Amino acid sequence: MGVVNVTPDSFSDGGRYLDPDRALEHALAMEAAGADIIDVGGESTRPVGAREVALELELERVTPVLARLGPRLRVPFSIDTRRAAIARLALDSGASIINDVTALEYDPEMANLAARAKCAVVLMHMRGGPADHIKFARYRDVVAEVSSYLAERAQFALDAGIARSRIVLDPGLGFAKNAEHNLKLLAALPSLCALGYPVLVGASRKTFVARIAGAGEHELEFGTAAVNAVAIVNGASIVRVHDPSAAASVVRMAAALAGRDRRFKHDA
Ligand code: PMM
Repeated sequence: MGVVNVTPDSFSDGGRYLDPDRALEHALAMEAAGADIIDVGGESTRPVGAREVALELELERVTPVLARLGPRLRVPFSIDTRRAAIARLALDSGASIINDVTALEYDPEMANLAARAKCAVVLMHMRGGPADHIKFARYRDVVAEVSSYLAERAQFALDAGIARSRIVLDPGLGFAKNAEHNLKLLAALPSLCALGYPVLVGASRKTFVARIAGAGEHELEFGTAAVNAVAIVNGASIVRVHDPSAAASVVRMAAALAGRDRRFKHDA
């Protein structure tokens, strides 16, 4: 999944794709580089200092980008939003996935919208809001708490009429989680996958990668690649990244190492 943040302040690509033509160009380049999904977002959720964005501003940012992507992209695209009004606009423009960092909790209309539209949903774990989640990075057992939250939210989605096959779970790396929490969740991905839904992992260029691998451009890229490889080997189906050309080869290699490339069967 390649990311286009149409925001001035996102963690890694803030300010670069506010111009809708540049956003389109970037999305097409990510598709050509091997992205299977493009994720568009108009509200920054970076860990420190993300500000709540008014609905009108989020609409203003994403509307021209969505209008351009619909007719041009061949791969599916998702909308990264908590708001049903934004998701509705995206679905009308051809999006087929709602990526909701609040796991359908923020907007009471979201679950019904997804059920009626028969689109896929990404349900992510977070505590607090995008602006203050870092305050909530306290757990007795992060793996158990994140797993049971995601299982509950998946049940909520099922009860709202969203098909089981359209639900994706995401541990929400960096959202109310410190480096240790993120590492524990990555190690425990097999148990999260055992809930029976595809799992998405978003580690790309996040603070814990910078802290561990280093914050320089290459260090961040290789650090991200290492996390993506482990995520795939541990069962993740989707990795959310800023550089799909690097990620595509990492994913291919990691999937083969894990015995998930039919051409190269082995008994790992
Ligand atoms: N991370 C960010 C934004 N949206 N959505 C999902 N499902 N998972 C994530 O990990 C995630 C997300 C923040 O990263 P960015 O500011 O670099 O886009």
